[in-house]
Amino acid sequence: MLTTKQSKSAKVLLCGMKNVGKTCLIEQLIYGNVTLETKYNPTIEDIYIASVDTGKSPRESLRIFDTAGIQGKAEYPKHYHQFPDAYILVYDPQDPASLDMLADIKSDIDRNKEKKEAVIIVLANVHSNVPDSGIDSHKANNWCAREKIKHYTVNAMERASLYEPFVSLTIRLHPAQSKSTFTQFSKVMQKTKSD
Ligand SMILES: Nc1nc2c(ncn2[C@@H]2O[C@H](COP(=O)(O)OP(=O)(O)O)[C@@H](O)[C@H]2O)c(=O)[nH]1
Ligand SMILES: [Mg+2]
Repeated sequence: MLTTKQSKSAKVLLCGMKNVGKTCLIEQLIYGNVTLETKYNPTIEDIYIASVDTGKSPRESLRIFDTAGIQGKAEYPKHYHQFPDAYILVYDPQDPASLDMLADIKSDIDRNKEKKEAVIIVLANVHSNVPDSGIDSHKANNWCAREKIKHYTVNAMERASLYEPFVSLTIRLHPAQSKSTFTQFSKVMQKTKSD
């Protein structure tokens, strides 16, 4: 729920391969009503505003840009790198190609980001109902450690699993803030829907 007083929102770009669950996790974070039956049309571009209760007034807000996602060797258009204060890179631990793609996306970010201090985090979106046969989690953890990126394991079907990365990110982006106690998110705007 949005409160009346908002501080300046930080801009976050949600990146990763198509179908890793980017839209599910952001919709779950904000609405909390995503189930395995929920189907989304492929994203073109959507903008969400998450109002984050960090335990202090006013709330902080994140302006989160959901993207179409990358396929093959494609890259994000250069202008996407002009605005982000943070990048959230999402992969599916059952799909090694989606982790490999993050290395390419990270290089692309390093080459093109306009905000030198932009924060990057990685989310492994665990698809709960598939057998445990995906990526060796050491590979992802080692890569993140080398790149000095914080790695979180989440499940888009479990809203509570999403709070920690988003609250931590909000606090990193608004360093004056101290510890958070509880988080509420609201979607107040969505545009350029694909349907
Ligand atoms: N079982 C399971 N399926 C998921 C999860 N997250 C996403 N999916 C499924 O993966 C598909 C693609 O999700 P979507 O959010 O549209 O991917 P996007 O292209 O990265 O935005 C959908 O059919 C979702 O139902 C998850 O955490 N668990
Ligand atoms: Mg999507």
